[in-house]
Amino acid sequence: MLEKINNLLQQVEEFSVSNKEELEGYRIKWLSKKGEITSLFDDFKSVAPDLKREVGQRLNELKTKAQNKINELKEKYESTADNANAQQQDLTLPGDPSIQFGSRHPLSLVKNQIIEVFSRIGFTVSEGREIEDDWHNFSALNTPENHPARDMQDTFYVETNPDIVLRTQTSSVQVHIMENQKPPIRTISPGRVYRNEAISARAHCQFHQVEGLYIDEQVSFADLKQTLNFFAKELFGTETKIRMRPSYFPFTEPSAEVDISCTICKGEGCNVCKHTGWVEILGCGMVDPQVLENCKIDSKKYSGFAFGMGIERITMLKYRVKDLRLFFENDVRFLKQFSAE
Ligand code: 2NL
Repeated sequence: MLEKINNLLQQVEEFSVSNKEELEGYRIKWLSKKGEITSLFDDFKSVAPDLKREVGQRLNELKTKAQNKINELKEKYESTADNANAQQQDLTLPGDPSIQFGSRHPLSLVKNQIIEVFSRIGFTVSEGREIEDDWHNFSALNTPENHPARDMQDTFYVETNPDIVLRTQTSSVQVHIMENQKPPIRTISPGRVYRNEAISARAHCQFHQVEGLYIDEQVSFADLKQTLNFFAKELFGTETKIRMRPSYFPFTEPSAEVDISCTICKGEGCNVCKHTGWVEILGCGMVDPQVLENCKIDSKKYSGFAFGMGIERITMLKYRVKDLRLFFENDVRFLKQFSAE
């Protein structure tokens, strides 16, 4: 057996090949399942005990040497083949016109525009889970036990566990942030949310939101108003005006809804603004001190504002899309209209 091993060792040391195929032949001959070196390992079982040590060492040496040499040669032939291929390609040829470019989904386009505007004034982006517990989706946000939003009719519960929901708003992400980070906090949370609603041109059981949160010492309603004023002008054009109407949300006090001057008729009155000259784009308010306390933030030292908007709604306004269902059907005739954006 030792003689066989020595013989093979010599062959391994001396062999040379001129192409990849030849090399593969040697690999099969020696190292495949039925290869010569592999079968020596089977024979090793019957070697006399006093010879096992020496034979074993030589056999391992043979296998390592064969593997190393084959790998080395393989690398050499692969890289020269790649080089040869690369040199044959004419990089000045025009592209293949039958390959069509894809386009970004309009909701992604608008989401990215919104992120871009807020990142310019220091907001970070935070994302989180779509399956939430009751605390982060409702309780921490002051939504009481008997609130209609918690109804099975409005919210998707996961299986029959009354504690686990598909998030109905991305402020749940911000509850995690408030629990885990110290103010100042300045972040927006884009993402998909779910509500148990009948599907129509204006409503869907899944949609997308961007919610924003700013907490620091002495944050005021004036900061909120200026932030949203900046946002509206950046996204819809510098001519755009905003107005605020008092409203109610469980997690903010005071709360407001924000309208922008109708971008379509410039305030003259049209179908989109229902002849009022204004269209609603988001809800907002000063974070209720109880919400801060729920997240272990000292409400005597800190205050904050928050806002939330539907990405579908903003996209419909910006691109005059009349039916919300188009966003979820992925009809290429609709999607490819956004390829230039
Ligand atoms: C709406 C209402 C709003 C928020 C969302 C928020 C609240 C807290 C923390 C983090 Cl306490 N985010 N979001 C605040 C006010 C209103 O949205 O109807 N949006 C379309």
